[in-house]
Amino acid sequence: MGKRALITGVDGQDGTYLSELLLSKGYEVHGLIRRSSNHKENHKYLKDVVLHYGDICTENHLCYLINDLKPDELYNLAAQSDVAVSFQIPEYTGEATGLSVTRILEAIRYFSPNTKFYQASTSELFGNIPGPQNEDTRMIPSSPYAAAKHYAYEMTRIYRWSYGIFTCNGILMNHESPRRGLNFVTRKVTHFVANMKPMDRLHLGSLDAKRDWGYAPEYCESMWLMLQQEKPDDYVIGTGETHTIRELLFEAFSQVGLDCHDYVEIDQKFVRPLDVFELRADASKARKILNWKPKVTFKELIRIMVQSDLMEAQKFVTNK
Ligand code: G4F
Repeated sequence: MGKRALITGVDGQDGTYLSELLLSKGYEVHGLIRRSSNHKENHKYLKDVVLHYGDICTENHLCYLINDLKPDELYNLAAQSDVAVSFQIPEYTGEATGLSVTRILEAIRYFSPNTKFYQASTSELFGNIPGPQNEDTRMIPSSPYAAAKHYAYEMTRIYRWSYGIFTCNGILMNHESPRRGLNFVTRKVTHFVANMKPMDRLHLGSLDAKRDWGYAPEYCESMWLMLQQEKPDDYVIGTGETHTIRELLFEAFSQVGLDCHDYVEIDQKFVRPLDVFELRADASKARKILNWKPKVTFKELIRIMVQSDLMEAQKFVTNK
């Protein structure tokens, strides 16, 4: 019989790619989604997933579900994952991104202690500690989001050490795709490029921040690999290359033969109270132990995203 997996936040970018990967490997895939999910456009990718309505902020429901399913693997991808928004709703972020992880870990401990647990940790944990960042780099979270993720990261390790539960933190750098939400800078840019009219302007915050951007499906494979190891551990995942928002703009606008300087305006609304200036992975541990390495380059990633947004825009015009 195939393995059974439960994915929280299954209708986010990563949830859809991870469920496709697990289904292709013969897993029975269950997914938790919120009734009020704002990722409805991704539901078309989840036809073969058994969906359960629920919320990681509700304890009883999680306990019942984990007790009923006793999944072999649980991937916790659900969170309030928008860093900028976390400054506006810090308490809710603490609840959904931090405390909810303890709820899941407790449910595993009581009802399904053999479940292997993957926690979607993040490179935001490093804050402004200079890169390249690896598993031994100091963590100084710089947003309510990162603070909540830091708590979740530590709890994930504590349940491994205290109770012997198989728990892993995937400390992933930014990873993008055509399924990325429009609230993140890559997709905001590629969607704009594909849909703009001559007088439109793209409003952005800091253009100097640097990110290590990779291709999301490859990063989802690393999640699965972590849970297939003999011993649970934490891994940094990223390309090791970093680019500014300016470089992202240049690449995206070049795809349609335009100069980004003519279309971009700085808007203080998108400047964060505190930002992380440079993320760059040292993913040598993942390379050595998981045999994981990224293939899609930054240029290819932006090309894939612009081309996909152009195709969507074309479909929209044709269907009108
Ligand atoms: O695309 P972003 O919003 O991603 P951010 O904040 O790095 O977080 C993403 O990656 C993390 C992993 O490192 C995840 F944990 C997290 O959940 C999320 O997936 O912003 C990237 C950079 C920032 O420096 C931001 O200030 O782009 C800058 N930026 C400039 N203008 C903007 C904008 N970001 C957004 N979202 N919108 C803008 O208009």
